[in-house]
Amino acid sequence: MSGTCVIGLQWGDEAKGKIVDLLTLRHDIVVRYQGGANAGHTVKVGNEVYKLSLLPSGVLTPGVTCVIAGGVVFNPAKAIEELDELATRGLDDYDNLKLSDRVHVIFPWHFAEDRAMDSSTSDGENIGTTQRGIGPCYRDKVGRAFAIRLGDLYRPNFRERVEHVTRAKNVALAAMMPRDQFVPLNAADIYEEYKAYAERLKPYVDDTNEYLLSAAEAGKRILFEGAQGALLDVDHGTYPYVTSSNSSGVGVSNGSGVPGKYIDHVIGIVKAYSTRVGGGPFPTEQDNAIGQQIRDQGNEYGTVTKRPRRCGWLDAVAIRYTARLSGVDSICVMLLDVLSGLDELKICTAYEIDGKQTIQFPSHVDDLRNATPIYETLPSWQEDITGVRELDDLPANARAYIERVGEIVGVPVEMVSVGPARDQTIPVG
Ligand code: 2SA
Ligand code: MG
Repeated sequence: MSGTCVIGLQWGDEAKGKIVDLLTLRHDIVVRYQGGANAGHTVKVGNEVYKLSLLPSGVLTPGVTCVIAGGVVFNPAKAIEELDELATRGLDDYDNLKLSDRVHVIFPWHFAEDRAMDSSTSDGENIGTTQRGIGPCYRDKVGRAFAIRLGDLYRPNFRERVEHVTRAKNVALAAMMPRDQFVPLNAADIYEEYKAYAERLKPYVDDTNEYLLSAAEAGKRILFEGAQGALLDVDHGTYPYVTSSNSSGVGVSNGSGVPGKYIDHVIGIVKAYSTRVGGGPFPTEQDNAIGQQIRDQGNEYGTVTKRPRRCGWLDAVAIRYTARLSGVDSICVMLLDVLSGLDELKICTAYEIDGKQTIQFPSHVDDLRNATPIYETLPSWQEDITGVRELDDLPANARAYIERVGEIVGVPVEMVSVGPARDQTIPVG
């Protein structure tokens, strides 16, 4: 038994990629199991910065097997682009990549649908998706009639499947889009394009359920790399302002096909403040000079879309919920250095909703929208802490901040990060 999961406890961008990269050294296999090329995992190795949106962060460590499991929605062009990019930087040892033949493939109609729907919900506000076709592809997966999985690309009827789906999608898109913007999709072109992707990726395609189950049974050390964050979980997050997969800890088994009995450690990743990209309520948002200072100091812009991220104070009500939901054993507090130099720091410890104070995270988005955060104010520190490597060398106020976070969330803090580099990491306890 040695499955470890790395789960973001906020709205994504908690710097999971850095922790996954560090932990990879102690694992045999790294697995991506949900989401797709909407993720943006930034990993710094030496002076090189790698930005991965689809391949597991483990590809940067030689000797580790990387798996894209069946719960992922798979953009083949993006996978090939990332493989090529890594090859130009000397990382082309790819015998160790395995792609599930069960992944659902993202096709051009999914991008068109993501754009055409403009992500407008019945709730009024835009979701603000990454426009990577994620939601439409998951919708087709559940709907079944128009879904195509990676394994289907290698079957004799692949051309007929593409023709069938393209016909149906053209009808649907024509109805969805303004007439002057609608350009019909061409099945023959799509078939040729995807057939070429299929050929290129063929060496990696495998039944990863069988591979992972055998590995788990043999006691191999498996690292599950979550994408996005638990508050974006389609079932348990801030619905409908979520992504279309189970991005909290409860999604690991359904996405990977590995049962919970093989998972023995769940690490929650928490950014020292909050960010959100896209629409939806965000009680501790600071749409003001403080938020701008955090955005500047933390370089808070989307890795995939370059969108400025909304910034605010740490929301311990939300994190306490997602830590419990994800079964977190310990947390890593990331980007602590970004808070240096602020006048004071705040942590939201409760909400007031309709005149009542609560520490329970609301299940309905309207209640979250109406929540007024109740803050605890903590003293800040002015020192640059990016060079600190030991807990005792942190300013006392920074230590107190971390301690308080662990206390409120109710799990021990295992590690603190003070910069993107592998060594800008402080073990705790
Ligand atoms: P989608 O495209 O259907 O998954 O969008 C639905 C919502 O999920 C949010 N989402 C994300 N939030 C934070 N980080 C993500 N990854 C990229 C990054 C995002 C980027 O690392 O910066 O570059 O903009 C990510 N992916 C999806 C999204 O904003 C919607 O609110
Ligand atoms: Mg990201």
